[in-house]
Amino acid sequence: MSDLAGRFRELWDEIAPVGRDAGSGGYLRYALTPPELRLREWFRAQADLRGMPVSGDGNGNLFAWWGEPNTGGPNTGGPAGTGAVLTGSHFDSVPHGGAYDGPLGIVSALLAVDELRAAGVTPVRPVVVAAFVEEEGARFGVPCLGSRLLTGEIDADRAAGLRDAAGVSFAEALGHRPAGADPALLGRFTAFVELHIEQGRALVDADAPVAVGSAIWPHGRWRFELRGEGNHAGTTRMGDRRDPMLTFAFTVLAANKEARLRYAHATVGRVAVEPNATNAIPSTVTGWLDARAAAPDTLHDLVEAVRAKAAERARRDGTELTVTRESATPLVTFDGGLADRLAGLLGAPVLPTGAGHDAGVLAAHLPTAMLFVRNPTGVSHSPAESATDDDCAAGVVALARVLEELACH
Ligand code: HGY
Ligand code: MN
Ligand code: MN
Repeated sequence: MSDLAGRFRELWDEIAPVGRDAGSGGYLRYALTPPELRLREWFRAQADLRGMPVSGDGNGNLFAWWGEPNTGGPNTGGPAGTGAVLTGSHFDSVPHGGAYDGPLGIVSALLAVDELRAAGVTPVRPVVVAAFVEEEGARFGVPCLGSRLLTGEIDADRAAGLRDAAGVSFAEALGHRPAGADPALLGRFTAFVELHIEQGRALVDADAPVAVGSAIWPHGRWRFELRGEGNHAGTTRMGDRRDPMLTFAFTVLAANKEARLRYAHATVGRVAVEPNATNAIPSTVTGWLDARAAAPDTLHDLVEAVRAKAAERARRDGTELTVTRESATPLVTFDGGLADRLAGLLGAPVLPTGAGHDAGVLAAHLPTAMLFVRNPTGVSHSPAESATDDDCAAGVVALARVLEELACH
């Protein structure tokens, strides 16, 4: 194992136990809960070790600065650290998620700073490592909540009122109303580069450790609420039922079929049933559709087809359907010039992804790129997500070269 792979493992092992579920081996690192708060404190300590002051944006996002972020001196590329190069990712996970989705981008960024310093490189513009809050939306339901707040893509009052399963609002978890858009801070960044574990097997097939991102599929989340008539499982004749579970089951199968017909992706991985009793016909069933497609009109057609099939079945079952879009991310095409420049610099393949990222939000506001690190299983949002230390070290080297290219000349 290379020296860098060893240093990666050493740093990685400091956070690996934080929030890991003993039963599944997956991670329960929901935004602003004790495990994620511990990772934030670890981040601050690592930044302190590197002499990198940490600032916040009032939305729960953290920024560790290498260079002189606040002096506006000659080597910061303008007033108050303008022209800074942003990197980093997120700490939060989906329920029982993998170790690498998110944290890999933050740990790799810290090690990339170490690599540049060890090589005697000094940035002419600040390099900033970010830890964005609630990227997965696993606690408050809206993905990329932190980057959407920073960019003004979600209203601060709407974000403040989002509640978790226990009814705790985002503002309560944050300790205050989120500050919302910060154009002054955003304006200090000249580019954002997010390193992330690949959530697929394209790099395995390409036999390469690192790739550059080209695009993110348009995708979104739709809440399907089905209301019927709760009743006794044993005494209610089948013909007298208005069972929302029946409509829901049909909707899940329809989503699967309509996605396959369009070479798109549709998932229903989350459902809530009331009263959720073995011997009671449900009164309501709520399911969340995660839909994604390579093109916006394909995504729209997919969701409309599922909505129509669900409504048709609801009429047959005597149930009532309400469909609400909870979040949507348009097609993201990363800055082509930047992607080509980085692919040339690294000699790496260029890949699209179906996974959402904070980079997908920031791409509409500043030149943005992604680097993907090989995942031998290709599996993600699962404890089976993996990466080798050598590939992670290759990711650090690639990120260091990119940061040197963007911030040190
Ligand atoms: O859902 C996604 O694509 C991302 O992992 N938040
Ligand atoms: Mn994820
Ligand atoms: Mn992620």
